[in-house]
Amino acid sequence: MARRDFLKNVAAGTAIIALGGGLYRIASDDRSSKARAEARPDGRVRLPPGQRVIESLKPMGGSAGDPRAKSFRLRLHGEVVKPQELDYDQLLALPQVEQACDVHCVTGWSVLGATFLGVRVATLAELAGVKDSARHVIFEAAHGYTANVPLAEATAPNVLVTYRLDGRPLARQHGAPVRALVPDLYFWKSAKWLTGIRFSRRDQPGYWEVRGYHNHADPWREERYG
Ligand SMILES: Nc1nc2c(c(=O)[nH]1)N[C@H]1C(S)=C(S)[C@@H](COP(=O)(O)O)O[C@H]1N2
Ligand SMILES: [Mo]
Repeated sequence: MARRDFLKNVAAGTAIIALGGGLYRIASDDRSSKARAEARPDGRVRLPPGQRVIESLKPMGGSAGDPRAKSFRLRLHGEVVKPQELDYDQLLALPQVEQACDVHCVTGWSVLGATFLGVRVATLAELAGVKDSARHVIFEAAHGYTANVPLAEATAPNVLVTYRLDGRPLARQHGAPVRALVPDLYFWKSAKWLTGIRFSRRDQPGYWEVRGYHNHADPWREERYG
């Protein structure tokens, strides 16, 4: 491989391996380059800066909750007129949304066009009768994990409470039975093993936000650390 090609490949994020005195290209990262050249309907570049496309969600760990649908309860509370708790059947009886979207993990991987099925947080906010005083949404999950999102962003049409990914029930490691999905913020905002949504007057930085991660987490602004 010529030095000029080598540098071009390095710039494109291609992995190069030196073997027996020669340089070999092992994987040209076409999907990432393509997504860097693509624009979303909202005008943003498809792949946020510093991200690389991978095939499917990487299990990123966390303290798993009970994965059984029959023990699932979702608490809607805080600044709402009708605080309530939904079981799995009640959640599925609400209007369902299927959407393909991209997700971006702060560790640098992105998955493009994953298909999620679920209920909009906006639908749940309406059901519970969110008061004008509410400004923030706190997603609550098993073992005290929380993630905070401004109400206006949490009620965007692509923000869901989801239980199916690519045509299958969520795997336990990805948050079964139900997780939050906030595609346009780094993936740590998408709380797995979801147990509640609290509508709040005040912001309340969540699990990672109090551990040095950015309070807002916009991937296009690389809001990685606070
Ligand atoms: N309840 C809970 N939700 C969580 C986490 C966690 O530790 N606990 N980790 C977050 C982080 S840091 C990321 S990157 C994503 C990872 O989701 P995945 O394992 O399905 O890829 O889940 C987020 N949701
Ligand atoms: Mo993460």
